[in-house]
Amino acid sequence: MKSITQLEKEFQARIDRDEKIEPKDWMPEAYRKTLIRQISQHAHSEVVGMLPEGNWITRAPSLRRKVALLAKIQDEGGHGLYLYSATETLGISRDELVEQLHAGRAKYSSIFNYPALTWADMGSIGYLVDGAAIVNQVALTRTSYGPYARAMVRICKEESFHQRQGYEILLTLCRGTEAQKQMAQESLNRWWWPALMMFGPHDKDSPHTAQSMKWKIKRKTNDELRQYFVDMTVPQAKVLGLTIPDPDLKWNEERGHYDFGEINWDEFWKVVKGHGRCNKERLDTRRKVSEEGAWVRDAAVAYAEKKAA
Ligand code: BYC
Repeated sequence: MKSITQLEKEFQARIDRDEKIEPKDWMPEAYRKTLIRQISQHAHSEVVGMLPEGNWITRAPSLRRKVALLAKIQDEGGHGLYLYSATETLGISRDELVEQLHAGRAKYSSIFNYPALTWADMGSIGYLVDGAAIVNQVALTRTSYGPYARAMVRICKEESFHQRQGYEILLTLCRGTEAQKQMAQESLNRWWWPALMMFGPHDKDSPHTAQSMKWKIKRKTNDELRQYFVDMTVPQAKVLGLTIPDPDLKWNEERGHYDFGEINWDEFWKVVKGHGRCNKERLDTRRKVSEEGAWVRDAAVAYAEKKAA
C-alpha cells in the first residue's frame, strides 16, 4: 500500500500536469476541506445574494426591468444549486451546508451585507458585484476540481448577462435627468469599495492563498484579480461619465495598471465577522424563508418517493 506522502506526491504531480481531480479520485483531506469551505461559501453567496435585489422586484420602474431582474435573481438561485451540488460530491450533504449557514458558522461574500437603497443600486450590483464575480469566476473555470470548474463555465455565461443588464441600467440613468445621474453616482460611491473587498484580503494577509494556488484551487491571487477588476472597470465608468470615488486612482504608465487607494480593512473584517449593516437581517431572512418553504420540500420528497415506489 502507498504511504500518504507518496499519494500526496502523486496528487501534486497530477495538479502540476493540469489534470482535473474528480470526486472519486484520492485527494488530501486538507484539499477536500478547502474545497468544501470555498465552494460552499460561494454557494451561500449566490443564495444570500438574491436578497438585496429581491427587495427591488416590486419596485422595478418598468415591466421590462422587472422581468430582467426576476430572471437574474432566478439565475442566482440556480448558481447556488450547481455549487451546492458540486460541494456534495466532496462528501457533505446539502442539509449540513445550509445548517452551517443558518447557524452563522459559514461565511458568504461580505458584499451582500450592504443594503440596496435605490433603483440605481440594481445597476451598481450588476455592473460592479457581478463584474467582480465574473473576474473571479473566469479564473475559477480552470480550477483543479472538475465539478467546480464545470459549474463555473455555466455560471460565467449567465453572469456576463447580469453584468450587462446592470451596466445598461446605469447607462440609462446617466443619460437621463440630472437627478438620475446623481442617483447613479451616489450608488457607485457606496458600492465601489465593498466591490473591491469581494476579492478578499491582500495576498500577504490571506491565510489560504499560497496553498490554494499550489493546488490550483485558485488560479489567480486576490490582489491579481482585484487589479484586473480595477483596470477593466475604470474605463467603463468613464463611458458612463461617473467618477470612481478614489482620489488615489491614477493610471501608472510604468506598471501598465491603475494605482488605487487602500481599502478600509477594519470595515472589511467587521462585515466578515458578522457586524455589517445587514448581516443579521440577511440571516434572519434566510432562516425564515427556509422554515416557510419546508412544506414545499416535504411535498417534493413525498412526490418523488411515491413515484419511485
Ligand atoms: N467576504 O485566505 P483568504 C456572486 C474570508 S458572489 C467574506 O483570501 P480564500 C454573486 C475567507 O473565506 C461572489 N469572507 O480566503 C451572487 C477566509 O475565511 P475562512 C462569491 C471573505 O478562500 C449574487 C478569510 O476571509 N464568489 O458571485 O483563499 C449576485 C481569509 O481569506 C471574503 C466566491 O465565493 C469576502 N469578500 O479567498 C451577484 C468565489 N474574502 O474561510 C454576484 C469563490 C475573504 O478561513 N471564492 N473572506 O473562515 C474565492 O475565490 C475565495 O474564497 C475568496 C477568498 C477570494 C473569496
